[in-house]
Amino acid sequence: MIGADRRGRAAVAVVLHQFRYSHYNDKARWALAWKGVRHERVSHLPGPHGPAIERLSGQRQTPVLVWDGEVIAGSGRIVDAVEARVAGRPLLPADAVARAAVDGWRREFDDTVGPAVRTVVFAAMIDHGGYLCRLFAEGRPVLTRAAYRAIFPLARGRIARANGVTDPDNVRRCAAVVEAAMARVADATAATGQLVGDAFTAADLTAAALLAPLVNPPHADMNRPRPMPPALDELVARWQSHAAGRWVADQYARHRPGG
Ligand SMILES: N[C@@H](CCC(=O)N[C@@H](CS)C(=O)NCC(=O)O)C(=O)O
Repeated sequence: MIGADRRGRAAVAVVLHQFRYSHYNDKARWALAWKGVRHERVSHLPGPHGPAIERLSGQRQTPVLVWDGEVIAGSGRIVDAVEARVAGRPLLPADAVARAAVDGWRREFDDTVGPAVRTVVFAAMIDHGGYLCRLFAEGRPVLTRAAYRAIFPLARGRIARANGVTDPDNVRRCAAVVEAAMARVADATAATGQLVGDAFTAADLTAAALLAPLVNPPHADMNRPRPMPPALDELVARWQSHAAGRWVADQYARHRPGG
C-alpha cells in the first residue's frame, strides 16, 4: 500500500467509480493494484449509472478515478495518471523504441480489441438477463437487485445496441478481431513471456485486462460467478485452452497483486 504520493503527502484520497467485472475497469483496478494505491471503489449499475457518472466527469463511461479531487475519466488516462503519480514499478519503459511499442499495443487493444471482446462476450449472455443482473448488481441490497432485474427487459434493447450484438455480421466481425488478437498475443509473448521486452508493462496490463472476459481469470475482480450461460461457458472453455488465454491467466497470476 502506498503511504505517500510524489509530493510527499501522507494520505491520498482516491476513489474509483467502476462497473464490476468490466474489462476497461479492470485496467484501472490493475494499475492501482500494481502501484499499491489504497483506494475506495464505488460500483455503479450499468444503465442507471449514466447521470451520476456524467455529473462527475462530463461523460457517461466508467472507469472514472477521483484522485485528491481531480477527476480522471478513461482507463488509459487512469493508467497514465497512476504511473505519473506513483514512483517505482514502472509501467512505461524509459527507452523510446520500447515506449513506442507499448503505445502501439495499447492503442490497438483500447480502440479495436477491447470493444470486439465486449461484443463477443455480450452476444453469449445478452439473452440471460438474470445472469447479467447478478454480475453487475453483486453485493447490492436485495431490493436493488430485484429492481434492477425488473427493469432489465426494458433496458435489454439499448444494452444490446450499445454492445454491438444486434447485428450478426458485427458479431462475426468482432469474433474475427478476437481470433487475430489472440494469435498475435500468443506469437508476441512466446519468446519472453511479455509483449515488449522482458518486463511487465502497460502493454501487458492492457492486453491481459481487455482479453480477461474471454478467459475468466482466477482473480476476484474478473472471475465471473458460475454457472455461466452455456454459450459463455463454451467461449471461455475455448479461449482458456489457447496459448494467449493461458498467457492472460498467467499475467493475472504473476503480475496482479491481491486476489
Ligand atoms: N475508452 C474507454 C472505454 C470505457 C468503456 O467502454 N466503458 C464501458 C464499460 S466497459 C461503459 O462505461 N459503458 C457504459 C456506457 O457507455 O454508457 C476507456 O478506456 O475507459
